[in-house]
Amino acid sequence: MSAANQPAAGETEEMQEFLAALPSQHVEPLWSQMSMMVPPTPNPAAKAHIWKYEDTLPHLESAGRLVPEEKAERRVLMLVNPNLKSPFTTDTIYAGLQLVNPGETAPAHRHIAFACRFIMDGDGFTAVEGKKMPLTRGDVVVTPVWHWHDHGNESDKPVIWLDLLNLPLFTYARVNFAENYASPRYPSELQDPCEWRHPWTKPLSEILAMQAESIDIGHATEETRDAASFVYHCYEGEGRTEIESPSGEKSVFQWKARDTFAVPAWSKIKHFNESKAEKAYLVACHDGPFLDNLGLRKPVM
Ligand code: 1HN
Repeated sequence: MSAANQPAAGETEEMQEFLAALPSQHVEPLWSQMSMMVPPTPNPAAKAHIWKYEDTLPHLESAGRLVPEEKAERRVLMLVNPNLKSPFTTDTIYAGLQLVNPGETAPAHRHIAFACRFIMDGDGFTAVEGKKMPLTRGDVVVTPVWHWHDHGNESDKPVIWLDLLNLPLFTYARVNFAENYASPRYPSELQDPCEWRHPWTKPLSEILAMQAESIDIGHATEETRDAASFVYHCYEGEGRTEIESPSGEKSVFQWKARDTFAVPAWSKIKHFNESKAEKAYLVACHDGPFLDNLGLRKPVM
């Protein structure tokens, strides 16, 4: 088949003239691009990829040493999908590793993007709209759309967490923007429990959902496949995940606590607990609620 509007050999002169006249009018024939527009399976651009914490942590620690508080509104190493550029970790989810040193403040701002965070190490706090939440390993904290939020660390060790935001969506709907608060901290008071903090025992759901799964010793999960894409993070345990993306590319990722991996939409996923001693816990952020809210998921017939 000919490229979009390139006359191809074997076409009549009249057809060639017809095709040649289209570009000047900024119109193109759909029929030569139809199969690309409606492919037989979802067609993510992201590839499966794992970020091993033991490999990324030294770089995050260097950033903690080299990048002062005032130089980085947020001190984050973005997890950039090898097939894409920032802000894509999957086609719809952005993830990054953030480090806040003792005594620092990540200043208050609010934005249209939705964020959730999984606390990986250390003790810190986030204040959302005046409610200050102490955060510890295993907690999920949510900053809903257009809510003031600042972060800090009143302990004597760095606090590190995984940021998860719906930033890739704004490369299509270019409507994200932010406002900085006049002071570094938005006035807040301790709030425990708080509706935006979800301790390890209680996962949540919103534009981006967070889920947690446990896999028993020696067990594997059923193979799944979903239009949602996932950023997985190992909380505890050791194992592997076998992934077959819709393009047919196969990956096997060995993971242990604090490793993070991206799974493109419509990939076949199967997790294995390879430990002889402990259960494996995987948390994941996915865009299922976003797809459902826009009616972009295959209906159950
Ligand atoms: C943001 O607000 C945070 O509040 C982290 O910690 C990462 C990446 C892009 C845009 C906003 C935060 C972000 C971000």
